[in-house]
Amino acid sequence: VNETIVAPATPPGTGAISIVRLSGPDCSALAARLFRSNEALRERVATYGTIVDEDAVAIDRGVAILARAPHSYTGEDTLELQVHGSPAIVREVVRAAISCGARAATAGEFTRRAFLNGKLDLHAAAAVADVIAAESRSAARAALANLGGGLTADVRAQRARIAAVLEDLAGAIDFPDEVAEPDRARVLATVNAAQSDLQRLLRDGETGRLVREGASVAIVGPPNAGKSSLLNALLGDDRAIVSEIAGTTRDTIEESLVIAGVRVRLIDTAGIRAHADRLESEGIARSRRAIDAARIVLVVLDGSHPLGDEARGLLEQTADRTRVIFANKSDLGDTGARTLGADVIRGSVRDAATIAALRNAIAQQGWHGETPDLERPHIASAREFDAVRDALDALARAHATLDGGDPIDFVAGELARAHASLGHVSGDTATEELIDNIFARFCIGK
Ligand SMILES: Nc1nc2c(ncn2[C@@H]2O[C@H](COP(=O)(O)OP(=O)(O)OP(=O)(O)O)[C@@H](O)[C@H]2O)c(=O)[nH]1
Ligand SMILES: [Mg+2]
Repeated sequence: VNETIVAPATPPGTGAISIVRLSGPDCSALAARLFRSNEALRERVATYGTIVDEDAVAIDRGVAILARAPHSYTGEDTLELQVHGSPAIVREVVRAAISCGARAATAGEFTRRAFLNGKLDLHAAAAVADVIAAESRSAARAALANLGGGLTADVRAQRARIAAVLEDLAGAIDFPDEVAEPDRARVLATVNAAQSDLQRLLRDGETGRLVREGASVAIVGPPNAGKSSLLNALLGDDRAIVSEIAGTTRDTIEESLVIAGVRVRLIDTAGIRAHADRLESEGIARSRRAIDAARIVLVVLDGSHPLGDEARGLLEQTADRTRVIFANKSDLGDTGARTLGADVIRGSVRDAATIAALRNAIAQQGWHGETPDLERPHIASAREFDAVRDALDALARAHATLDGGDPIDFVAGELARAHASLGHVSGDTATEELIDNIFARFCIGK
């Protein structure tokens, strides 16, 4: 188990510096073989010298940093070799380390060891991958909030609160003659508090998902309404083909931009109409899928003409969705726009103020306008979302049982389920497979 592992910690390719990292009990011995310097290596102090191979032949000049367990990222002895940023040198250093007895690390193995040595909890370990994958400042901030690991303590506190009630209930169920039934009002208060805490956890998680993954906006409407023109105007670029021929866009086109701090994926779609040829019908099928998958639907209509059946159909079909309705072509008239409600944005894709209003409406509808920011630890993975939803479901049933005046024993089963589900979030009931899945997301050397 306790092999010493080695891997490049920097991406392949040339650069100013590359780092090769080792972790495990043989780091000091390997440092003695692979590094020569006039000065002795001191713990966590950068020392300049020569990196040599297994035959003591120089590979490069660079810096070595030795850290001793448990004061390192992995909690083991680690050795970091900083060399010139050449793929050939990195390859040679890794090869030399392996020939001196180290083993090539698998993806995420350094962080996995950090987790196994108690340096990080499971939630924080997963956040390491999210920090690396962050594509925006706010995504990085959200991931950083999880690195601290406060979530686990928070969830454990909630589990403990539920466990205390379960214990009282168990006593009353097992020894009905000796132990009094716990006060229903007190049990209900605990359930209420847990419900509101978990709902907050879910809301924060949704915000985290938004900053990490961005929001998708499907631009839909009848043919020729100006959907592709709108995509181009929002991007400030002639990305999509625009023409006066209805049915110009046949396939969905995806581009992204940032609106109020959130990465937005704009999806331009084929105009939807009833009588279309085969190719166009396939495009329309894709448009419908895009509508289903998008977070926000942007319905574009030609406001200069009376609304057709397609336009009315789309308005009906998207009525229960998060949407923005845009009546375009105001420079040509308002015959159609006049028949629409007050919440509709009227204007033209050729007018900068209209485009600004549409950007604003997307932010308002999608995330209430403010740049989302998350400084609290929050749930991030699908697994954590599932577990919290399941716990909430169990608590809702417990609540209903208490309200309905049913025997209090029924509550115990639901509370036990909530307790078990939360164990998946705190990592207390983590399985080997789950741990494997989390670390499978990592790159080699992390
Ligand atoms: N006058 C005027 N013309 C516009 C406006 N917006 C778009 N157009 C024109 O309307 C025509 C259709 O625009 P597109 O952007 O191709 O429309 P679309 O909705 O993508 O159409 P399909 O891809 O065929 O479904 C083009 O000739 C545009 O130049 C507008 O605000 N005013
Ligand atoms: Mg188009």
